[in-house]
Amino acid sequence: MKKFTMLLIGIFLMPIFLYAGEYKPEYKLSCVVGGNLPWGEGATYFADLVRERTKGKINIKVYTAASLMAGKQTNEFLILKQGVADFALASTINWSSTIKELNLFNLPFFFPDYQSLDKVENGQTGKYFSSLTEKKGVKLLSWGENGYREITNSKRAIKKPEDLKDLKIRVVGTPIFIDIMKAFGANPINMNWGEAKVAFQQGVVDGQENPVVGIIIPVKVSEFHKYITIWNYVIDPLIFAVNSSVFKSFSKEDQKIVSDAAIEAAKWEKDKVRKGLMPNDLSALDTLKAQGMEVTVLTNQDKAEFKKLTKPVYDKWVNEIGKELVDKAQKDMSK
Ligand code: X2X
Repeated sequence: MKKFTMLLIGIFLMPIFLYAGEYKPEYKLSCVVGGNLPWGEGATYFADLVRERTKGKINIKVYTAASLMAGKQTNEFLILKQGVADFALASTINWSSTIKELNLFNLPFFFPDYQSLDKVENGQTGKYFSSLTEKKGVKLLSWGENGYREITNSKRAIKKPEDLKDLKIRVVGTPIFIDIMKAFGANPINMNWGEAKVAFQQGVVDGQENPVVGIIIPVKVSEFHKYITIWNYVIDPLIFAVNSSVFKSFSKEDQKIVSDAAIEAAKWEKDKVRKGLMPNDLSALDTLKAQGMEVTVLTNQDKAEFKKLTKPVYDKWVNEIGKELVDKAQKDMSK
């Protein structure tokens, strides 16, 4: 009788053992930009580490240019959650239409410097985001970076809010960006990244905002826009993430390999996008000038004028995000 019971339990558990041991021939990693940008290179760096260390068992293929969601970048969290993508190296901006709390990173002039951002990512706020996405079926592995977003345009140097008036600015289709640009008096036009470069080329828009080392230099935005203003108005972290069920299907040993590789790749990628943008090394600005751009760097006093205009947007979005979370982030920053 005992033997019979054991046998029944064995038969019942067998599919679970089999499932845990069975890996897919390929795991898809979603990436919104091209493979030649630091962001795309970070994704490849991660995929290579995992492939090498698992001896090819976990074979991650990087799908660039938002190809897993037909270009619609704001759908990325959903396709990861649903398992269309197994992994992602994703901008918080693209996920923030689905997870409203991630708009924390889109709050205008909220993060004064990189150290504050690191404290938030590594602090209680980072932990909060891990448990939030885990509840939705996505495991957060580490924080990479696209960077502080700066504004470029083809018309004039932007020094004061008036300079932005009526300029057509391409933004991602995430509502807070529309609110911010309207508060500045600009005319925001939402557009997927995949269509943006052609829109710059054809002059469908006058300007756009993106990070310097992460996007503006490698994409050569200088070919279309002569003016750039460094104002650090919004930060854009990247998240290395995996679908939770996919992660659970890996052996404990492989889970550790994946987690460690994501931390290493994030550090590698973050160092890359911050290079030339630190107080002791601003060489990235020289690169912009060498590409033919006129660079305006706003002082804190200049920024205060822009910040003042976004106060109603800030208040509205703190309400959406939840004051508790904003307080948590401020507490992390002050440590
Ligand atoms: O669309 C953008 O501007 C980009 C590439 O920076 C993001 O995906 C947020």
